[in-house]
Amino acid sequence: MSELKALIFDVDGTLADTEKDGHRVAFNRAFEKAGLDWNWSVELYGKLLKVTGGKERIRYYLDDFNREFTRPDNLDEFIAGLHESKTAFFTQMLSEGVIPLREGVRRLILEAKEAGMRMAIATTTTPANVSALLVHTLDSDAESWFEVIAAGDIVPAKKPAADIYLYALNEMGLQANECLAFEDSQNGILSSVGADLPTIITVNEYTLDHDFSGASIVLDNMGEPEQQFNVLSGYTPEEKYLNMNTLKQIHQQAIVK
Ligand code: XBP
Ligand code: MG
Repeated sequence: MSELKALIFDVDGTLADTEKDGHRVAFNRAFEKAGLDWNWSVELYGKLLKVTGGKERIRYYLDDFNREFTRPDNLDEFIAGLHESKTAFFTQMLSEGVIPLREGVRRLILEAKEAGMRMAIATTTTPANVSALLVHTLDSDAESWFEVIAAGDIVPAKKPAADIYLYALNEMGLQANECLAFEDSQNGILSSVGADLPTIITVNEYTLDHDFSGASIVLDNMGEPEQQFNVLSGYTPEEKYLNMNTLKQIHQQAIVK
């Protein structure tokens, strides 16, 4: 039977609740700076999350929610410029410590590191955002804790395509059944399960109602010894917080299925 060798983490929504109070706010600041009257409300942003990737999300907004906008001739460049400005606002927010890690994330990552568990990141977000989050929430050295940081445009087809996870697996030279993926959304699990990875879901405000078919376990958060998680569906381990033991149990349970 395959042993658990690596953990592959999504970033947005999984490591930190970045969308509502982070990315969304940064997009709005970039729009304002560019003199646009666009404003993405919490509700609208929930709809826009259907499409992953910030540049792709701006295009989706123009296609489906703001057809009246007169597009410049160089739309690709225009979107890329807005997105660059948004990334600057977002990384600034991270450096100010506006967005903390979710419950249990720091403890779990430190425990995994201590145990010599291999770790990687697989996300659609821009690499600069991943660096800023890791450095400002974990440690100035935290990027080096992850063997592979697969992020942003590194693969052309973003989640829900499986490509980003397949890229990470290939870089690490591992089989899917030797790993666990951590996700928070339907696009995320379509991507991880598309790469055959057993997947642990921690839901958030935007993803509570998503379809998590194929998940090994669905939790409200990763939990802490003194603040246990609730299992929303799937295998229920004895201890109610994610640690190396519970991860191994969840993994074994997932791969015998
Ligand atoms: C994350 C995303 C990203 C971020 C914005 O999805 O969809 O687009 O919202 O990042 P996932 P950028 O958690 O499934 O990887 O603006 O840097 O693209
Ligand atoms: Mg996510």
